[in-house]
Amino acid sequence: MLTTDKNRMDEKIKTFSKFGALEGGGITRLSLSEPALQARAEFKKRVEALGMTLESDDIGNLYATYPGTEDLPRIVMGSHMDSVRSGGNYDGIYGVLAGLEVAETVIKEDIKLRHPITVMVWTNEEGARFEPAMMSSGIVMKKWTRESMLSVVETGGTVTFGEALEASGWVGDEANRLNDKDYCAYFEPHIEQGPVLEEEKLDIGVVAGVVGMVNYDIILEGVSSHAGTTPQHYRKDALRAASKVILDLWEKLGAIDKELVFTTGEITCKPNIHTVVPNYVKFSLDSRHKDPEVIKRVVEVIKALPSEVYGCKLSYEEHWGRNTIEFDDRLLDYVENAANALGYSSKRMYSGAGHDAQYVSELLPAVMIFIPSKNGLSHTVVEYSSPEETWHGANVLLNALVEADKNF
Ligand code: HGY
Ligand code: MN
Ligand code: MN
Repeated sequence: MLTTDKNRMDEKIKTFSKFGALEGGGITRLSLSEPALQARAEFKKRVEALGMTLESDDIGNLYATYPGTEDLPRIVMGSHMDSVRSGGNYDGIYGVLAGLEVAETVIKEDIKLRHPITVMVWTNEEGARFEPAMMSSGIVMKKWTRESMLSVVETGGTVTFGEALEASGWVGDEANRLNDKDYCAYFEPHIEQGPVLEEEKLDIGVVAGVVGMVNYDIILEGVSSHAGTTPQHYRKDALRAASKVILDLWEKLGAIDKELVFTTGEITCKPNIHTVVPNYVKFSLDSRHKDPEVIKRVVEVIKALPSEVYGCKLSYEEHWGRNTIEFDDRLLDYVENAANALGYSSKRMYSGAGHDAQYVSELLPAVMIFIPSKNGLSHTVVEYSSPEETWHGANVLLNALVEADKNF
């Protein structure tokens, strides 16, 4: 079996960890920030040293390409280089660097591929600086327009996405956007960002798709009154009612399916003053599962909530949702076969997190490869995958790529 170079893979992770490094570990490398531009400059230096041609599109997505032996569309591998605030050294960047390590292996070992190969970097996947997440793949896939995104102002600041993009010097040609004529398959290696592979002592996640989800806001409206003078039995306390609803939802949703996940992660309480009984609480409910029937049952539970709880009026709004995305069967087989042939344990699994690959899958055959995350942690400075694990993922990518090259 072909393999990549373990030390070289690790060196890449360590070098890119410097861009946006925080004291004590981890990084803050927000999209198009100075550290993100340093990472892009390093990427440029490396791909050009390998003899690859670097192009960018009109959203600053990067495409580094090495020719194949035939006139065929390109096979693309990649992910993102931006991070959340106080993020880790693997989310996103791992997929770019695994792609780069595979390209380096192909080029230096003169592995003859029929198709050109491209290592890709998506601009602003996280949405941590400019909302929404997966902004650029969303533009390429026409979920929203480039024009509408240019005016998005950074969270907590004044710079727009358009200004940051222009200042980056990476605005290229719209014709360079990922498309289904110049490209024929997409691989996105990524850290799992959850505990399953580690718990089950598996080397590789063969990612069959991205789970569908719904996101609701649930609102309780009561009466604000004086915290000292209102006897308990007179109160219409929206926070008390919300607490009951949240716990009831845990009971009911928890009984639907053991793979269902649901989260209340955001809450607004008004007036949010310690001397006042709250009259208004709004909380989020995010719920995800691969089976649309299960998601339907979640929605039924929400719709069956009582209209009044402890004297407070209950209402709900659907915020947004998405259907489960299925990745390409052939590419799944190539990834799974590559893992087996390399002697790595693997299982098919769904991603609970969103990724650019989910949009790309509407355009091209796409697949993701997961490697384990230590303690299942991600979006934190302690995010970690070992040099062995990052290397395994790159080896699987290399062999799956070779298989795709033969058959596509
Ligand atoms: O969800 C994630 O963290 C990933 O970057 N899409
Ligand atoms: Mn990511
Ligand atoms: Mn992320």
